[in-house]
Parts: sequence; structure tokens; C-alpha cells
Amino acid sequence: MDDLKAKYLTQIADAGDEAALEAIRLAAVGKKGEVALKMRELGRMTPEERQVAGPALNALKDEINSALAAKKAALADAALDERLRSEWLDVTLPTRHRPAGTIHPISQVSEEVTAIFAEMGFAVAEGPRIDTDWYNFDALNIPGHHPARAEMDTFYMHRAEGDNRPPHVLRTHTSPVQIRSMEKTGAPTRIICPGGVYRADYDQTHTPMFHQVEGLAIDKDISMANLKWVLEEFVKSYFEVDGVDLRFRASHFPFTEPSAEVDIRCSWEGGTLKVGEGDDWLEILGSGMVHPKVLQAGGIDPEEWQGFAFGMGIDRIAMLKYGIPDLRAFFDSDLRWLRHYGFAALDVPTLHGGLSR
Ligand code: 2NL
Repeated sequence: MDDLKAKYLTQIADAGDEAALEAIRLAAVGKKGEVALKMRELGRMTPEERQVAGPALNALKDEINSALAAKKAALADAALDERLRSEWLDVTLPTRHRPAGTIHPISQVSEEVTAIFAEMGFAVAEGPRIDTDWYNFDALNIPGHHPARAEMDTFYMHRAEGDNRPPHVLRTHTSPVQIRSMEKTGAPTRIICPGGVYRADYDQTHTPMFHQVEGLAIDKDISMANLKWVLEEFVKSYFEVDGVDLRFRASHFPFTEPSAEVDIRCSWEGGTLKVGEGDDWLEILGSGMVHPKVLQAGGIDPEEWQGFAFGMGIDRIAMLKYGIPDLRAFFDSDLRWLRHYGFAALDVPTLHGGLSR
């Protein structure tokens, strides 16, 4: 019996894993194990022999079981030690770089402008960027011979051979959206149309795609006085100043009569723009009373209704607000340079709700 004990305790001590331990357990103290076989021999012994062998076998069984349990615990400890040795994190390592995205400045300025006009009751209207030349030109009283319709100024879509319909164009302003809106909702109406527009132009202050916001207010007795108030409110809110002088300069657009270009009082101290003070004037938009022919094209009776309209370049007013010198910079894929101009989300309402930031 001492042989048995020595054999199994040695095997247990040498076992390398739990599977080996289980095999030893079955062979030693399992139902058909060696100790069980010995127990069966007890029946053939004399009572005296049995009195010695019985307790000894039970003791052997207990001893093997506790050796198995101890070894199992030791193996688990060793496995844990090994995991702790191999699986570790250096929490002092610097973090990985995670580039942070920001809303595009053009998108943000669009939203700022939209939010300001929304407070004055203007709804947003949107429409196709590819439109017929009727919506883009004719409806706006821009005749066939007008230079804006020349190929060097406008992108014309290709027509299949034999298709003799007038060409579609990439819209050169968002005005066609306003014509479509007039047709759809009639008068009275108050809308703004922000969006991308296209002209065949490329230099420091022109890109072939740029962004515009146009506004339109039509009612029974809308006048240039209403236009002036709306624009004043807009400029004060957008440039975050308490007051500003506006200057209306007589101008000409085919779609308005009379027409005016609007300047705001400003100064250029040390190269930075200050709105509302100083002796300089800065042009920010074009405007006027909607031409009767344009109302008519939109299905609105000019004998009954009148309205004002205006248009401004979003990219341009974004450049002015943030002091960005080259329009082309907006359309580079990498906008990290913008931080150098102090561009940051502003504490003004946006369409996404709440404050932008
Ligand atoms: C400019 C000038 C302007 C309009 C746009 C407009 C639209 C309709 C009817 C009448 Cl549907 N007018 N839009 C009017 C005056 C000026 O834009 O220099 N934009 C950058």
C-alpha cells in the first residue's frame, strides 16, 4: 500500500496540467481505480486483516484526494501567474493620435445664416443643382443674348446626338429654386435658398463651385424698407455687432427693379475687418424689388403682389468673418489650416439645435 501511495503522489507531483491530474484521479481513486479494486479485496480478508486494511485504504484514498486538490490549486495559481506575466498593459504609453473631424466652415456659415433668417420667419427652400435653362435664365428675365448665358460663364450639360431640347445647366445661382417655390406655394411667401452654384471661373476669389444664399419675401405691400430692416438685422446678428450702417448703391440685375448693391460700414484696422465702425464700406450682397416679369414667370400676379429679393455669397461672407484670404482654400480636402485663422465653432444657434461646439 505504501508502494501505491508513493506511485500516485509522485505522479500527482509530476502532473503538468488538469487533464493529467484527472487521468491520475480516475486510475487511483475513480470507481474502477486501483484503490477501489483493493477495497473489493477486503471481502476476502479475515476480520482482523480487514480492521487494519480498511482504514488504511480509506486514509490512502483521502491522502490521494487531498494531494489531487492541492496540485489542482497549484496548477491554477501557476496558470494565473503566467497570464499576469504575459498579459500586461503599459498605461504610461502615450495615446494613439485620433484626428478630430469638424463641420465644414461653409456648412457652418450656411447654418448660421439660415438660423438668423429663420428667426425672422424665412423658411428654407431647396431644389436641383442641374436645372433647365428656362428656370435658371429665362424665368429670371435673363434673355438669350445675355453674356451670363455664354458657354464661357455657364456649365452646359451634354445632350445626346439628335436630342434637340434646350440644354440643362449647372445652376449659376439659387434663383431657379425660388421660381420653383413660387410656382409651388404662391404668395405670400418668405424663403431663403442656400446651396452650391456653378460658374466657369477660377482665380483667387472665384471657384467653379461656390455657395449662395438668396432670400425672397413676397406680400401685398412689401417694400425696400422691409428689405433694409431684414438685412440690418441679419448683418448685426451674423457679425455680432450692436449696430451697423447700410449703404444702398443703385445697381442692375435682370431679375430686380429697382436693384441695389448693399455695403456695410466697416474698418480694416491692421488688416482685420471690424464691422459697424470706421469709414470704409464693404459690399456684401445684391438685392432689389422682384421684377414683375419674374413674378409672372413664378405664376404670381404682379398687379396684386410685390416683393424683395437678395443674394449673397456664403463663401465670401465666411471669408470676411474669419479673415480667410483665398477662396480656393475652402475646397482643399484638408482644412486643418483653418485653425490658424481662429476658426472655431461659434456660440450661435445652428440647425442641429443648441449651440454649435
Ligand atoms: C448677387 C446678387 C441677387 C437676387 C439675387 C432674385 C431671385 C428671384 C427674383 C429676384 Cl427668384 N431676385 N435674386 C436678387 C438680387 C440680387 O444676387 O450679387 N449675389 C451674389
